[in-house]
Amino acid sequence: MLMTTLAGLLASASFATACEITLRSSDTHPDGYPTVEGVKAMAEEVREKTDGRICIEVFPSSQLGEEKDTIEQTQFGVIDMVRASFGSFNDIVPVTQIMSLPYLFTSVEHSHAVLDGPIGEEIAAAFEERDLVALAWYDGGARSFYNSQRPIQSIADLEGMKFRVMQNDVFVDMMDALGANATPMPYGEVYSSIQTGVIDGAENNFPSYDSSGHAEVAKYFTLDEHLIVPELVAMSKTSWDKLTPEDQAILREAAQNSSTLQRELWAAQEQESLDKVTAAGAEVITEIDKTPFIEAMVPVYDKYVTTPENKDLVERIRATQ
Ligand code: GTR
Repeated sequence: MLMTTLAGLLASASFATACEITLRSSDTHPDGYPTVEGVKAMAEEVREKTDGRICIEVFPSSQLGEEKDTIEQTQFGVIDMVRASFGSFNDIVPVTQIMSLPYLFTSVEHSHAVLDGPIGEEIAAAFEERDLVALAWYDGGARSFYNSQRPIQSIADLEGMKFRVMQNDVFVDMMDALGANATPMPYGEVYSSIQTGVIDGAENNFPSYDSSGHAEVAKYFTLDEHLIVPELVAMSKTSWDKLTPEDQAILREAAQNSSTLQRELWAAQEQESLDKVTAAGAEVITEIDKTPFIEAMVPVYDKYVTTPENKDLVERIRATQ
């Protein structure tokens, strides 16, 4: 009798802690990368605050697919959450094109000031119109060029070279404006494409350059910092709408807290990755005059910043301190 009661108690206890809702979250990066660790911390906080009712399962290393595909799957509710770069949302959330313009943000701190203020709320509303709930802004640092051929000191050195860019038109136009050739392709194909000479190089931040292994096949890195593209954790509106307002509040708070953590982890990882790739033989060119690069972007702005709303947005971003 006692045994039965105990067994019953145990069964009901484990029932209480079993996941009632499991949310699948995708990331292109491997375990240990700041974005993956950010969402894992969010998952842990959500688990604690819901007594284990809501579980967020993080799938790293593109296990659920390449970034653009997982974004579409999130939009349609096949996947519940995705951590991705604004650059991958350009076809879906048009304002992300403006937010992905080269040299728009002058520093990562500037991007924080913009996203953590009223503009961030407007951007979140634009995501929601496309059935995506923006839960937290994450850092993706500054992106710069790297290649397997030669050290790049100036725009002239880029002439005729082939660089992988993310699959979006702004980045293709950015390369055209620099006199180089853009090859848009998913992140997962970049390593072998450099290795086999299909492309000469790519562009990214130090943590990606390091963790993807690109540094092994493209040792010349030029710190031109042409793009500061924000990243985010987005949730499917379909999955979101199934949650109670109380659970939504828990998720939002945990996501916010994870953003603070991710930004800290990010800063540390940037330095660690820089040290690591340099020790492994990467040649990092830091002395670079960015002015010609910034000036070369005028046609790109002329093409994309055309409506009064977009002009106003760019002006407000520039005016944000
Ligand atoms: C990384 C970013 C990813 C993805 C990748 C890429 O820096 O964190 O979300 O956008 O770059 O270049 O595809």
